[in-house]
Amino acid sequence: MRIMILGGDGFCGWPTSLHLSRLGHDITIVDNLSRRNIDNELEVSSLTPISTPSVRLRAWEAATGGTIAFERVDVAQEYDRLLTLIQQVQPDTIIHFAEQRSAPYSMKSAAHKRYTVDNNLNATNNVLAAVVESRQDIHIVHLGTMGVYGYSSSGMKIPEGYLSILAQAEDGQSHPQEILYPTSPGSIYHLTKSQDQLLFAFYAKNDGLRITDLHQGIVWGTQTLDTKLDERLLNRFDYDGDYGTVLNRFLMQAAIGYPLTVHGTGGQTRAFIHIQDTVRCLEIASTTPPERGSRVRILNQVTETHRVADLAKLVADMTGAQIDFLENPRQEAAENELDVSNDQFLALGLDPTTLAEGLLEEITETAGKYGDRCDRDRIPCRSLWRQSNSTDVTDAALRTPAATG
Ligand code: NAD
Ligand code: USQ
Repeated sequence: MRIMILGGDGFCGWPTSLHLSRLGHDITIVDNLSRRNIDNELEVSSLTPISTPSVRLRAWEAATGGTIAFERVDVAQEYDRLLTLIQQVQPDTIIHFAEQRSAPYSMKSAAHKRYTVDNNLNATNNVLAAVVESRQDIHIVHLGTMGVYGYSSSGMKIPEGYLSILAQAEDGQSHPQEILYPTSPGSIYHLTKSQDQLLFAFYAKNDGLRITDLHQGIVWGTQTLDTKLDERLLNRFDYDGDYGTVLNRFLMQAAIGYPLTVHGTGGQTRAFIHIQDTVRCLEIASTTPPERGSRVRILNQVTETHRVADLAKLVADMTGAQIDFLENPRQEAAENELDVSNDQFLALGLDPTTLAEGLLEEITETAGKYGDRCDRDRIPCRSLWRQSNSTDVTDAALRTPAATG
């Protein structure tokens, strides 16, 4: 297939591009390098030394003979260039990773909130509008997030995108319906992914676009089979207080002897997936497009759920690291349960990498190996969810199952 990978220079997009190239697909990466520029803004670098895009692509060709095209385009701002590229490449599939993906970054200031909304919603709408204008039958695969569901302890397994309900009419009759699972985003970033869902529903209904939306959990790990082939193919590893995600941060902190930074009591339960499974899921999703005219296909891209405090204990037990329970900079319920359905990917052949298999390798081969590149001053999370003059919100309100609930 011809596949355009928007955001193909990023943490998930780069190894996905390599994986699909190795399988013989014709890959064009489209990226504006905004993630590398945000590192400059935050005065931090990936823990792993990542090469420039052209060095990466030359290394891939030298290692495998595969060629990958690269186009520097801002998907949110350069609509005409995006449309022209789609008309030239004529892709079968567009994989859309090209959004600002950090919740803490999206909450840093009014400017960061506005950038995240502007970038993410315009990027998604531009892709959809360009596919319609190109008049090509292109399958769009988007990376969404588990966070659209919220992390309320709803008492039920979170379904894959849609919720079966009985709507009660005035006459007392019950009418079965399937609706999009009500969203309850916990940050401006998660809010943009919730709004993406409405854009997809509209374009699928109005224009018959074929769309798969992957509700992905927190990705951990760094390397895939392909990025290990040559040091110039190394994937990025974010560890700082804005972009570092919880498990990778704990692994890096353990490797350099920094106490593990648990927010609050660590009672938050989240869904996880290893980066090798992410690329496999993208392969599965891309090669099994939904029928034209069908509703948006939503798959939960997760393999395990864990409580943050349990993850800290697991890492501490393996490494002897200390655990620090810090005041939570975020606005989130102190505790939640999370039970998630991931039946569709399992049925399509995903064979999950478990934490037990990969953790030790990650600590020694990546976090430990590059630990001396870490700037300790960049580890604390300094992005606060609330202004000091905000009205207090109760834990009960944060546990409300849905924005409308
Ligand atoms: P990343 O920031 O490493 O990669 C995103 C890439 O998109 C970057 O290379 C960036 O330069 C590019 N980009 C952003 N805006 C763009 C624009 N307007 N035009 C062109 N390129 C643009 O993030 P990631 O961790 O690889 O995440 C990729 C996607 O997966 C995101 O949409 C994210 O929301 C989603 N996701 C990530 C995780 C995770 O744990 N990393 C979990 C769930 C979902
Ligand atoms: N946390 C800690 N200590 C830390 C960092 C985080 O206790 O040092 C806690 C947070 O308070 C939160 C949980 O760990 O309760 C997860 O935080 P995170 O930064 O690992 O993940 P999150 O902000 O949810 O965002 C990440 C990605 C995002 C993706 C999302 C998937 O950055 O792109 O959409 O995971 S999910 O969480 O399933 O919504």
